[in-house]
Amino acid sequence: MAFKDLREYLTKLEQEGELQRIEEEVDWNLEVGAVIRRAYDLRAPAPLFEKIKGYPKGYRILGAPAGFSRSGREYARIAISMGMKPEAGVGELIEEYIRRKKAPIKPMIVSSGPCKENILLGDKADLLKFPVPFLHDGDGGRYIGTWHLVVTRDPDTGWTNWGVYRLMVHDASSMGGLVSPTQHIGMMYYQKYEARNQPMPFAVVIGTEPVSPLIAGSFIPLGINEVDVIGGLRGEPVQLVKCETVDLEVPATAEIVIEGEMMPYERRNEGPFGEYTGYRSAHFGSPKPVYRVKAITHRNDPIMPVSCMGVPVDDDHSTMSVTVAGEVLDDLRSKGFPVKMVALPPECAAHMIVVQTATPYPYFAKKIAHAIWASSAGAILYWVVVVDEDVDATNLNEVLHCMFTRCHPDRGVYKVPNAPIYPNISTFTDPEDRLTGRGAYCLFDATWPKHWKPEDTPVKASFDVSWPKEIQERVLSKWTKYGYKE
Ligand SMILES: Cc1cc2nc3c(=O)[nH]c(=O)nc-3n(C[C@H](O)[C@H](O)[C@H](O)COP(=O)(O)O)c2cc1C
Ligand SMILES: [Mn+2]
Repeated sequence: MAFKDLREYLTKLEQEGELQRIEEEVDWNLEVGAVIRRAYDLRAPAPLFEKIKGYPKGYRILGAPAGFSRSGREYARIAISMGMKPEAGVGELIEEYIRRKKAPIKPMIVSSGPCKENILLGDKADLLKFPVPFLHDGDGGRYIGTWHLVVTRDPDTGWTNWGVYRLMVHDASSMGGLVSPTQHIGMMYYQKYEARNQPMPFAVVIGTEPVSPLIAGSFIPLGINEVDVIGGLRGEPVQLVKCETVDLEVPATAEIVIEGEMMPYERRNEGPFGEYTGYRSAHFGSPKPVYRVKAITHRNDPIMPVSCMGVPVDDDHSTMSVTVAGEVLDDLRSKGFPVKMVALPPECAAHMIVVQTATPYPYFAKKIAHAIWASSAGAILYWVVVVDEDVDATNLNEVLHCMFTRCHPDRGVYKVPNAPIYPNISTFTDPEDRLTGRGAYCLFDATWPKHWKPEDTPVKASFDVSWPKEIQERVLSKWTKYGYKE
């Protein structure tokens, strides 16, 4: 049974030891952010802040909604979100993600729901009615959207996009955030609405059942309604209700819904912000489109999920290690490539992807790399590492060993200059290139060259390769006899 709302998810997190209730009063100004950050660092349970300074009792914040958990169950919060066992490994989650997304389920429109318990129109629609946190020292403002989703509709085709795009509060009735032209929201805004000098209606949804932000934050291909994929992952349709002031639908059980319009050509400074790269990439904000608020609807005693992004591992890295890996693996397999597994080691802040594959012919790794860079997720996967089939892509130690022993420092490294990368927030580019998104890609081909003779290819010296099976079994069965505890 899928979770019907955020609250059912919280109940399950608590049962699984994944939730820390915090009754002590906390300040939305920096303290909440620091607690969430330390919870990531310690891989501690997700904090639920129950008393926030200056806000009524009942107005709560959930931190680290998909953060990493303790060793052996790192992906517990994502696994629980998908109704799987908390110990599920990343490979298992990726395969399940691919399996379920192939069977999308359309949403169901219902007449009302808890998100309509309070309807605030006009001046009453005040963003600062909610305990919006100021997360990191140096941020450009208070961020209301860090684990939410933005609903917009293509004016020509009716395709409805759900994406996670950060949102800073400018004032009681306006917000701003990255609207990248490479993202679906940017394509709709710049190429359609703004080009026709029309306002773009939006709905921002904060606090949903747990699968929605995972999929809205993934790279679902152009033209696909994320809500159908979410239905597939849940195994149940998402229930939607109509908005009050815009022609869009939102999840009926959402905690908070903000409705409004983005005017064409309006810009206001947004940022800087502590980002998923692990840095605040700018010292000042920059002009971005403005979300003008027309209405807010919310549940009684609303709960706001918050991700406090920064150095790995935060919610963004854990999520992308499953969803982006799933998208790429599915895409590569659909091209007929004999790929066994892919991994985005969370330590690399979703900048690097490892592909574990058979190599049917020489120089095959280049085909893989180009296919990845050509896919929509390729927009952030600047580093591609291709390893042989015998290397577990999800085991970073094995990957590093392979990379630095099989990849030739000259012919194994292949660079693509002047390639498009995520603008504004990339950290390794020259400042002027950051504005235009001019970057580069790099492939590390860490596979044994296919044209080498078998006798020229080194043989791994490891427990599972260097001893006959019967010796391995004898040693394993006698292990405690030797005096070892385990
Ligand atoms: C917590 C979180 C925050 C994100 N913030 C942004 C952001 O501010 N801007 C952005 O373009 N993408 C952001 N992303 C990544 C997008 O959500 C992701 O690229 C997704 O594919 C966008 O949806 P789309 O493919 O429908 O455009 C964020 C993802 C997550 C999980
Ligand atoms: Mn999309």
